[in-house]
Amino acid sequence: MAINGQLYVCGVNLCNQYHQPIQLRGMSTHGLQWFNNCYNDASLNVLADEWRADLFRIAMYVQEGGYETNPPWFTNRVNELVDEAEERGLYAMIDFHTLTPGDPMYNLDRAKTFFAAVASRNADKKNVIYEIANEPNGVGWGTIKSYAEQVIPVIRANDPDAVIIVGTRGWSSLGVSEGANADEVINNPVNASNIMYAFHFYAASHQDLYRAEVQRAAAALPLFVTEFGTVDYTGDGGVDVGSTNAWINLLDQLKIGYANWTYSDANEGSGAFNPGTCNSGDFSGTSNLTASGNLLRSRISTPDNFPTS
Ligand code: IDC
Repeated sequence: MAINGQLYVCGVNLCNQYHQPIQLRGMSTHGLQWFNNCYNDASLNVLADEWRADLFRIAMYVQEGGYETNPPWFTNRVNELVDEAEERGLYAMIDFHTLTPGDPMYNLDRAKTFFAAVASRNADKKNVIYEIANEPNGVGWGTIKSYAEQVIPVIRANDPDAVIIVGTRGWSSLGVSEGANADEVINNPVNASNIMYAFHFYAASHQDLYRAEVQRAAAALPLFVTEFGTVDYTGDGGVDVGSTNAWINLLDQLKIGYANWTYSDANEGSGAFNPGTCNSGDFSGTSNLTASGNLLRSRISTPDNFPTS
């Protein structure tokens, strides 16, 4: 972050303060309501220093025991984690983790309240990226676009220069998981500047068809893989090493940023640490990593070589 500074969207890329396209690589939290003990000085030091991550995505569920149950607590916790990320030179992605119900309009008022609070509080920081709806599903693109055009101005009024990421139809599949494709976005983009669109995949479930669509869409839309898994779409099962590497190679080639689900010790294939690691507090090294954690650590920790001219 020290090198890259304030980010902005340039064409279909994310650019740094030197006006050069960059790719950010990092990890997503699991739900803060369940895995809050995984995010502390020790775990974030390891993420920044050993994994050499650029990005920390803060997944704040809205339902399932999340934000709606205690807005002040979740707002405060997100802000604390933004500060912890900043101290370590990490970009912080504030994820309004809607999932069920899939219609983002269900949470429109909550989104406006939440984003007004976090955007005003973090306006002067350079490390914050806003993700306004994790995975819309069961609703058309028009509804998602309308939601975005109501939430984005609330953020902009408080934090005018931050990058904002908009979820896409079909669990942020650019529509593919609901039988559509990226043309609905390309032909009818959100009426706002400095924004990107989210694409999510789970490598064991989403393969060539999805990779082809990302490659095609990336020529027209600024994309950010704000969440992906090495396993199947349930977040569990075995790591698909071949598909994961094919995906990450493609993202590297296109300079598309990514965050992996999850930097946690969840007892599911997508968790990076073995169950019990967060209570033990021993995040360092590789002995407590799962197969997924090992793969991601080795992919993320390679040099960034961020351009300065
Ligand atoms: C999963 C979690 C699991 C939890 C479930 C429901 O791994 O522990 O019970 O959510 O909250 C997504 C979602 C993400 C899912 C993940 C795996 O963004 O919340 O996490 N997934 O199913 N989209 C596709 C997959």
